[in-house]
Amino acid sequence: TSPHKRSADKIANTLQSNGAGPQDGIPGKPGFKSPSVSEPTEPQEPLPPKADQTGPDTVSPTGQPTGADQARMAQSGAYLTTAQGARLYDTDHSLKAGPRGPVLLQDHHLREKVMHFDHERIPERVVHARGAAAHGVFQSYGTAASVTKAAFLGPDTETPVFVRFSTVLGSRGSADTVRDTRGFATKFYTSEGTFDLVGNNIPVFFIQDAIKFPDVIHAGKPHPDREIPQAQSAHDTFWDFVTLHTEATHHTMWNMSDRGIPRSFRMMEGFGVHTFRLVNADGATTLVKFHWKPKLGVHSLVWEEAQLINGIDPDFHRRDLADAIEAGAYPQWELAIQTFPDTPEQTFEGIDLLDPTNIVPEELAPVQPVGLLTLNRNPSNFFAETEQVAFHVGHLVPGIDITDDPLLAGRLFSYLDTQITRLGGPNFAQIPINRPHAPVNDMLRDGMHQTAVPRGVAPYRPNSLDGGCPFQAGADTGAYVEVPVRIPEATKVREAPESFSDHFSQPRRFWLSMSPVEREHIIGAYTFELGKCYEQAIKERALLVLARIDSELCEQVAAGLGLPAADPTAPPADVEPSPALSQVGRTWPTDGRVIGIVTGPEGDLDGVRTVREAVLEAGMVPLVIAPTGGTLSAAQGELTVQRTYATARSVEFDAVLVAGNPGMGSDAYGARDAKGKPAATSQPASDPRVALLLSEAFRHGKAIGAWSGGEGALEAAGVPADAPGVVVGDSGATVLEQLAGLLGAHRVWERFTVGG
Ligand code: HDE
Repeated sequence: TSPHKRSADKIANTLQSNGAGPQDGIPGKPGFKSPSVSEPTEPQEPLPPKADQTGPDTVSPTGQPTGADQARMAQSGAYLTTAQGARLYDTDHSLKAGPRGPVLLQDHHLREKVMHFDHERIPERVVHARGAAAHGVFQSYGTAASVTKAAFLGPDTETPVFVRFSTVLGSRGSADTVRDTRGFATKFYTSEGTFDLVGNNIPVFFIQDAIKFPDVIHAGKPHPDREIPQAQSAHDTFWDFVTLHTEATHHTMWNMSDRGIPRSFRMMEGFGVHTFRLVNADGATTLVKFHWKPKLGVHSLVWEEAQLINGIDPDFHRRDLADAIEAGAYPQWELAIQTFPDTPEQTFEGIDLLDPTNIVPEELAPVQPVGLLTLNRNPSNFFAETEQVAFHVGHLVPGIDITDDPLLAGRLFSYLDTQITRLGGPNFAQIPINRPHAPVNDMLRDGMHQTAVPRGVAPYRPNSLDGGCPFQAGADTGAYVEVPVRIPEATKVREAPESFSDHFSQPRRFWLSMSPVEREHIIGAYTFELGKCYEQAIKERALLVLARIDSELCEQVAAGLGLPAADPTAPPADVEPSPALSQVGRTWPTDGRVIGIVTGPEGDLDGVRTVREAVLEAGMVPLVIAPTGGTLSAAQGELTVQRTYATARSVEFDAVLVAGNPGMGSDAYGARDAKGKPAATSQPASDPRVALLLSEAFRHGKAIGAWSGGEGALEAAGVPADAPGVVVGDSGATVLEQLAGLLGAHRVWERFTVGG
């Protein structure tokens, strides 16, 4: 028996025996009541940590390894103590003058407990407050070694990483599947110091200069008077900003596309956005853009589904990431680079590489894989790790340098500065999740939350009292040396270069690269978001912007808004599409896809069993849905029900199967007679909740299958058996076989009405 099992049994036994445990009183002392249910408190060895509970390997700022043990403290010892280590006999009752008397101020445990609780919250991130994270490893292919001397990109190198995904606009408790950009921030704990790649799932940004960041965020955040809407861009201030600052047009178009509502963090691309400068062992430099390519492909929700999920499971993305890792379906991305010659102009094929509203199409500069990221361990404690992790674009290692992108410059200030408010002082690098794995030997001293105990008396250089230590490294002993880039003679100005003024050709390229169904989604998104604005002037200005991208796009959105289409103020740019931008038309692995199997006591339970096994075999997740919870008896044994008609909703599933006649879940959902009583004689063919499940799955382009009488449920849901992506067969096995092929395409795209 495992220790976990033993402990669970013990709790169950104690609950049954209903007896008093030792914590109910100090033996021999009167006045302590026995609660009716007691916990087991007999001291015992702590349970071994779960596989995912070892903290990060850390090195203290003085270079001493601290290991996970120092970071892990509560829940690991036999006795409950105060923060000072004094053992406690009771943590449920305040110290009182008699059981009905006043609480005494001298209760130091009460005061310590409530004081600590009062300060449990820290300010949430001003942007990217809502996030989820995981530990993992980065395995370098060594293919970048010719362009960078960064050790973690060298051959045969494995580097521990921590990755945090986030939404941008919403507060910490907001929903996951809102239309927004997603953060994709990676901390590489390299042997040469920590490298942070603080990217997004969209390769461009709203603005070209960091000085506008407070403005764009003020515009995107809820309105300051009523503080609504939460985590939405569908409101006046956002659209006011992005239509007045037309450099935002490209990013906004990505947000309005399917990229704004990812299916899963595991199915998003990531981008470093800015152009960085790599330097190799010979000192040669290369300009570079970073990409993360998900092994599972890039997939999205459909808008109605995204909206439903925000109510049904606001933690959808967070849960998906944690579940996949716990199940051993480790998400993977390849890190890849686009490289460009480091010329004085810093342009490539006419594209300004310093303008963060530009991409370089993959067709012009191939995306070359340089390593593999695998996320394989969930954090043990959300606050300690996911909340306290502090990323910074200035956390660089030798071999990776910055460029003069003005957006990047402001970030280099902001990410340090914000931690002082958020993490309470300048020593946040000492928090376990932020500790470098390379030895640290700085001369930074004191400050709030100093947890290191520095030795020596001379934290300055040069010194003679500490033997001259620490010494400075040189380029040949691993020092981070900035590339000595020549700065041309210039006049101080507050201006953007002329090349930053093309705001429309790149969004047009994106639009032209989309498949018809993706364009339809973009039109729908603009129509929805602008339809939520109140100001006519903002809608009209948005139509002017759309007219600069494409007349069809402008006309369709205008029609949806009930406004006349705008005339373009200049002809649309002449650009080639980049097919790599489309998410449709390729086949991807289906690992971790969730298959709902609807059945009931009268269903084909042996068929369900066979299909479950086949689904698991294919690396996907089968979930049996039945009228009520518990188990169903099949000839070959019991079948566990994972979802009931009350808890299942289509959004959780990538495909839905109906195994036989699923039957009714509850009288409450059946037909009623004139007096409102259940009318046993006129039951509908299918439970309305199953009908809803199927009709939603159908509308959202998901694969659907049925056999052994399950067709009746399809009919009751208005799902035509001969529609694309609907498979009706003789047995579960044959239906699943055809369905598996459909899942590789993510959706049954033909089902979306285009141009209708
Ligand atoms: Fe950020 N950004 N940002 N950002 N950003 C923050 O730092 C900022 C930008 C990104 O999971 C903050 O620690 C400025 C681009 C991610 O902890 C803050 C500008 C990109 C995260 C900040 C930008 C990003 C942040 C808030 C304009 C993609 C979450 C909390 C120049 C390349 C990291 C914090 C995490 C977080 C500032 C623009 C990505 C305020 C000034 C472009 C993924 O410092």
